[in-house]
Amino acid sequence: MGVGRTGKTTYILKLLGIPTQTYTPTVGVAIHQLPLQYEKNGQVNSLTINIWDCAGRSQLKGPREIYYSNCHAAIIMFSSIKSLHVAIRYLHDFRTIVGTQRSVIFVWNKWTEDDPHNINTQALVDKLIPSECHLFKINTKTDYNCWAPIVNLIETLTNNKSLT
Ligand SMILES: Nc1nc2c(ncn2[C@@H]2O[C@H](COP(=O)(O)OP(=O)(O)OP(=O)(O)O)[C@@H](O)[C@H]2O)c(=O)[nH]1
Ligand SMILES: [Mg+2]
Repeated sequence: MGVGRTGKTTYILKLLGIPTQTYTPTVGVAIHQLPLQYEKNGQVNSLTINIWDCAGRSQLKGPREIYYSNCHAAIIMFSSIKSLHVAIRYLHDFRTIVGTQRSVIFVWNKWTEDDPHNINTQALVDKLIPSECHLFKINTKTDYNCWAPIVNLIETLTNNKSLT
């Protein structure tokens, strides 16, 4: 979840190996399956994640209660100070709907080392994102750190702290 144009669909399609060029807003929700393999205690395990890619544009959003209710975790994406403020609202909505037990990972997409806005955005990140939530800086365009949120998600869901 996250504001429109933060890059949610581009990110998911990148994980699936599908390149995208132009921005097409998601309508309601798009459900994707991401098949994965991970190693635990020397054994290779298979796991498929169902990713619900929720529309960010307010006029295209669907029923959140239905989308959130059976999920195992949430990834909330932002890519600017403005979208970070909205991301925090998503967190509160998510907590209101599903409670406090499910993991939430924040993803700062479109991150580049030399962006002059980084200092202000980071200050707000430190202030607003609760410490129990993980945060990953990624860049879907350059492929920077793209698998880290997914690895962390699987580690959390499988209680496996040394995933390969
Ligand atoms: N520069 C840059 N652009 C990106 C990155 N990731 C995505 N984009 C661009 O951001 C735009 C929005 O991408 P989408 O993935 O469709 O956005 P979305 O969050 O799914 O938007 P909604 O479906 O409306 O909620 C597209 O033009 C992408 O090419 C990135 O890491 N860096
Ligand atoms: Mg989308």
